[in-house]
Amino acid sequence: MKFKPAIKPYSAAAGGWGSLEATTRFVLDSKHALKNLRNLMRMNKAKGFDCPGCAWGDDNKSTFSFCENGAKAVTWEATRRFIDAQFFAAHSVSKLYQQSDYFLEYQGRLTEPLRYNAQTDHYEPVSWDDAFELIAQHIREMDHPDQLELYTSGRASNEASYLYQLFGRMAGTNNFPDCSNMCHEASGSGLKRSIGVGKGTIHLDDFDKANAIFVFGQNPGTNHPRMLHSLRHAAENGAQIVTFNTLRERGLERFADPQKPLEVITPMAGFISTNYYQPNLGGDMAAVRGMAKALLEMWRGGQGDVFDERFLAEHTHGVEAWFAEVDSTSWEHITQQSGLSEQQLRDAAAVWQRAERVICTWAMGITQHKHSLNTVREIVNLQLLGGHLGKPGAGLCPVRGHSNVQGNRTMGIDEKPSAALLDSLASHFDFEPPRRAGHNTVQALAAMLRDEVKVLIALGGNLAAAAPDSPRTEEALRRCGLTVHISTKLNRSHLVPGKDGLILPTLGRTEADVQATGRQFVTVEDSFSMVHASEGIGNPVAETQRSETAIVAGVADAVLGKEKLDWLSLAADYNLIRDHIAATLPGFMNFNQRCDIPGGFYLGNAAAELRFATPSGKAEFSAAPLPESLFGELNAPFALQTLRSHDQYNTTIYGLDDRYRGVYGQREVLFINPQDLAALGLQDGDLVDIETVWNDGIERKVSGFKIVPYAIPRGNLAAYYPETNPLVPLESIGDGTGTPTSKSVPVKISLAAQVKNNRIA
Ligand SMILES: Nc1nc2c(c(=O)[nH]1)N[C@H]1C(S)=C(S)[C@@H](COP(=O)(O)OP(=O)(O)OC[C@H]3O[C@@H](n4cnc5c(=O)[nH]c(N)nc54)[C@H](O)[C@@H]3O)O[C@H]1N2
Ligand SMILES: Nc1nc2c(c(=O)[nH]1)N[C@H]1C(S)=C(S)[C@@H](COP(=O)(O)OP(=O)(O)OC[C@H]3O[C@@H](n4cnc5c(=O)[nH]c(N)nc54)[C@H](O)[C@@H]3O)O[C@H]1N2
Ligand SMILES: [Mo]
Repeated sequence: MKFKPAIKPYSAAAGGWGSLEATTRFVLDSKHALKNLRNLMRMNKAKGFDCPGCAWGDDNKSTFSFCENGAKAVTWEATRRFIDAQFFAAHSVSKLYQQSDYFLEYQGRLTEPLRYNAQTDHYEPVSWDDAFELIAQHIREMDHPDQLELYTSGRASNEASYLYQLFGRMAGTNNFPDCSNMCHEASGSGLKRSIGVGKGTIHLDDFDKANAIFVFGQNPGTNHPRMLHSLRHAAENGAQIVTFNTLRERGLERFADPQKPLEVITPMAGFISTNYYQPNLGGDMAAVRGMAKALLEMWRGGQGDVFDERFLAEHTHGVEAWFAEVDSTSWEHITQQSGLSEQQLRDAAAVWQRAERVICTWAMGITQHKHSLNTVREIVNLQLLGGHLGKPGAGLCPVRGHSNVQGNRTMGIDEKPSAALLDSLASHFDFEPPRRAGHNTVQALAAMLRDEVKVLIALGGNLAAAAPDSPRTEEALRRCGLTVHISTKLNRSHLVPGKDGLILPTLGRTEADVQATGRQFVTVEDSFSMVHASEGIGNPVAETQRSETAIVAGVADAVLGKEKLDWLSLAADYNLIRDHIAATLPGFMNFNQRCDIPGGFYLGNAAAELRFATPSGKAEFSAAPLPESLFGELNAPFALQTLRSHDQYNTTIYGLDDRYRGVYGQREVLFINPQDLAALGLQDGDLVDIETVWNDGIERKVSGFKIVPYAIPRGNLAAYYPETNPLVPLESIGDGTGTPTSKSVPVKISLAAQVKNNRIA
């Protein structure tokens, strides 16, 4: 790690030598270089494990199907460093709490079950049986099943997730808050309302067939590096790539394929985006509305083929109402809210119109706003206009985050389960599942703050650091009767235990999982609804670690006993779990046999076959008005987005650099437009305080962030998550999604108190 803080603009292409160099350094620096190299060779291959990095699909074409950040994820997990009872005897929880997130995870893998001792403020070893019994005891003491919250982070396998949701429902609750509530909820809910399925409609190879690809609010160079290969390839095939991103992101400008030696050593890097637009934060719905307005004018002016009128008539409902809404939206409102000119939007519309096959992709820049649901639906509106659904090279592609977050939902991790799912579980397992909706993540935290939660179990993740309003979230966790974290590494959430607390150490994706009947594999689902097997190869660092599936089964067995289900025999043979999945979930018939298919099998998507499970039986246009303004009555001078650097995986910090944005050795930086900087009388490198403008009297502030001038629209700011999570109010959530508005936080900034004093001196 470099520790010398510096800001040096990055001039090379994304990927390329920088990426190769970083990968090599990361692998060689790891405590187990050979094993890690072997791991990388097996990643995303027909026989190997699924990359825990992101949910992009695998083409199984190249020899090395991994990227720099996938390599980081693997080496981070497969470290031989570990912590045990001795470590926790030496460090109290309050002492560890003082440490950075980087320090916590850097200590290595958790190896034995631990119980928090409030008297000594230390974690102490506990046996697996005692840990399970403690959970059962706390659950038995609850007055109501909804006093249990079951959080999931999107790495959990299908097998573990399926058992987990079944356990929760047999215990009587639908309280399944999950990371998806903070992530792609708007995509799932928006797509479901518009086209009847909450998933993307395309296959990976559709990228090869598209004439235009619109990339909204996404930074693939860092977060989905393998997507750059698809974009690059599409660009070589002549596809137009139109980017809407508030920031200039290197990976969306130029990319050298690190797997093509010539590109790495020569300046042959390919250009990615043909058009690059920088809308205001939260301006994408207005931008798409503007494109639609331009297209509607072209159509009325009789300028050639604009819409797919046959598709509109046969497969859609409500286009007239939407046209009326488009007509009543003024260009002034559109340009002011999007921050883009009428001409820019007309140009983008022209690219869309000329293309026979269009794909729209998006991620957090679209889903973490107040009006995200309507923004997703506006993107769908646009695609429906051109009939860009259900044909090769065209469709909708929400690019998922965690490697199995889509699979978790398919398995039933859902606080608002469909009647079909519950009916199916009820009849197969012969029990009556709860029918009332459970809590999402923000609702679960609110319930904790009201002292209504007795037990929180977290299947992975780092809720304390990932959720908004950090001090209140931490307070919420402390108020639980018992917190249980099933984790690979030490993190912030472990340091804010409930009155009682457990840490249960688990195996990772890369490790061999051996149960009573022998070696097991698990399955995962990627962003393209492909389900495939994943089998770890590394030896676990400790025999005391257990697989997630075995831990969930152990908890269920202790709480519910064997009366309904022999949980432990399911954990002994995951094939048996897959048989239950096959019997209860659509698309999984012959599940076990199909796990052998190289590259996996496709779950199918009704909307992609033009069958729509909506009230009208057709794809539904959404005629929502643009929001009047982003922050309503709040008089905030700036909108702040909280985003990822290149050296992190969510709350896991691998290093302190953000190479493509030119930031080295530091994370507490604030990107700002140079004109705003001048208008505020601030200078490059000044330290500032950032404070949320909100209406509940709670002070939300972070201090000492270094100002970095950047290509970002005026009035917009950007800083890294999770350092800025204290600024996001728990109550600031998306309409109809409940997702924290992490990409539009109303803030003001001021020179940090410390610097002010220095200046006066
Ligand atoms: N290496 C690595 N890979 C990851 C992750 C990681 O942390 N590290 N996280 C995983 C997860 S869980 C997820 S959800 C994904 C996240 O993947 P991304 O969505 O790419 O993640 P962010 O870093 O939040 O980046 C948001 C991007 O949207 C832009 N943006 C923000 N607001 C707006 C807006 O209003 N309009 C437009 N047009 N653009 C906007 C930002 O400038 C930035 O480029 O990545 C997954 N993959
Ligand atoms: N301000 C702000 N907040 C955000 C976001 C944002 O953009 N801005 N993004 C949101 C998004 S998109 C997401 S998805 C959430 C992420 O929220 P989470 O999924 O809760 O957080 P992660 O940081 O991915 O979780 C990291 C922890 O998972 C554990 N872990 C790693 N691998 C495994 C494994 O294989 N098994 C188990 N059991 N545990 C494992 C490790 O102990 C590690 O410390 O954060 C959200 N929060
Ligand atoms: Mo995510």
